[in-house]
Amino acid sequence: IDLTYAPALESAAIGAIKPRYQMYLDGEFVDGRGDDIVSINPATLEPLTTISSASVEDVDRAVAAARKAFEGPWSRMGGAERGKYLFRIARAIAERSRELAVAESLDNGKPIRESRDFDVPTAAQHFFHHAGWADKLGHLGYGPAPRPLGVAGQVIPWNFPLLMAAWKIAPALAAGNTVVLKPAETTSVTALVLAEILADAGLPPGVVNILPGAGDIGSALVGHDGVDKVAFTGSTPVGKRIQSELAGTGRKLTLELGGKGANIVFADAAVDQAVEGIVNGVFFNQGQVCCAGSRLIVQESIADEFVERLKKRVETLRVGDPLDKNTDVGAVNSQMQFDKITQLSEVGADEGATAWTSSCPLPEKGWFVAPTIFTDATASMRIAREEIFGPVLTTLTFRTPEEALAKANNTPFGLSAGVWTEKGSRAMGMAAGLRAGVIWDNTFNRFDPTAAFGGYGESGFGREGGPSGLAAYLDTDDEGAR
Ligand code: TXE
Repeated sequence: IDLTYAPALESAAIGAIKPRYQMYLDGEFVDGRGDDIVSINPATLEPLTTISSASVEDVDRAVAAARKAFEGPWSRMGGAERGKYLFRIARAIAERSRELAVAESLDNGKPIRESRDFDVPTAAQHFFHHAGWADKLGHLGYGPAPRPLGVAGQVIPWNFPLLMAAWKIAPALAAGNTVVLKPAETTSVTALVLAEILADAGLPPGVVNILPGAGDIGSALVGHDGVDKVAFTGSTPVGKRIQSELAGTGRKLTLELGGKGANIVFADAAVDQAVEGIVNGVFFNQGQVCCAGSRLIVQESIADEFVERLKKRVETLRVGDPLDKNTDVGAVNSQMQFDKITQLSEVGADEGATAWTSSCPLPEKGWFVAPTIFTDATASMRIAREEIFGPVLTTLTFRTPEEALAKANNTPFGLSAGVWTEKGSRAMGMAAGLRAGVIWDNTFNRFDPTAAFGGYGESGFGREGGPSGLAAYLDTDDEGAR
């Protein structure tokens, strides 16, 4: 495999990234008063672009602009009218999909196949889906005309930069709220391309404001008195902090935090399908997925053979240039993430688990991590308990369904799980006992805007997608009052 950065792909990237991006505040692209951020291409470690970053005063200005837009045109506009904007945005995302996909892969490090076939179309789908809801909120069961909450302060992570922006913005707007959104400091590009799309769609100034910045700006936003609703996706420690800071303020909060998803494979599972599902579950997006199936819990009678087949399949994964259409596993997003993954993997080996890594050569430069599978692991090891957020699978075994359930639920997280069996009653029985917000049966990492996504325990609370995702942006306490 040629692992050098192909010139043809470099030229495909020209035009997808501008040398500098400004923040989007009150309908204008302006420089923020914070220090510029230099975004690094995780696959080359070269600077990719410069992002103008917000200051705390910019957060005040953005919240004021969002308030003015809320009290002005936006909340008084009919739902059908709001829906038209959302349809327009959805279509524009689809029209600019190639540019968005290339930008996402360059900024985040994910394979172009994923950004092209998953991130960008799913982002468009979220706008299409919520566009259809905008004039049907009366059917949600909260009275004929449920009220929006006001200004939503939204903070998103770097693993699905465009898609997370769509997950947050689309339901907020459909429900009649206005938005101030802060993208993650390492991946602001596609959120700011989305800002161009919003401006081109004619969205009234202030309805959505996009303010790049680091955690201090996120903190200023979620703690701002002028914000009525906070939606955060990120790490569990930051989520906990936000929850305690917001305690007693009466502001509505949804938290989508970490996970340690279990993929449970029974001896009767369709093996080829299960192998594909496990691979997709933990190597999709280099494993940087909150609902990743990072624990394989496989029935003891087939464990050795199953893991052998899994390794064979993982050997065929190509790790390398995110812009190469043949790449399966790209670069992880940052030095911080690279260090965390490699350190936790070393801890796994120190604690006595057996590490196996794919022999696929890694590019010399860039934050690339070889797909890794741990066997001989025990439930008490850190690799079985902590979120690694990388292409690292920890394997445990079980004998009985009860043991599988106990192992799967043996985590403070509760976001996702998968069950692989040909027996429907067994799948249903496991689903009833699994403490996870999302459970897949004979598949994994399937997303649909109609389905509610969210977790239990330290994975957070509140749902995104589906009717409950809209409810998170509506005043549901005054049911039918007006
Ligand atoms: O998260 P942070 P990090 C997990 C994953 C990863 C770890 C650390 O295990 O390895 O968290 O990632 C903003 N108030 N997940 O350090 O810091 C920050 O600027 C308000 C799982 O990147 O939580 C960014 O926009 N906002 C997760 C966003 O929070 C603050 C996705 C996420 O960054 C803030 C990401 C503060 N005090 C990481 N501090 C998932 N659920 O998918 C930071 N931010």
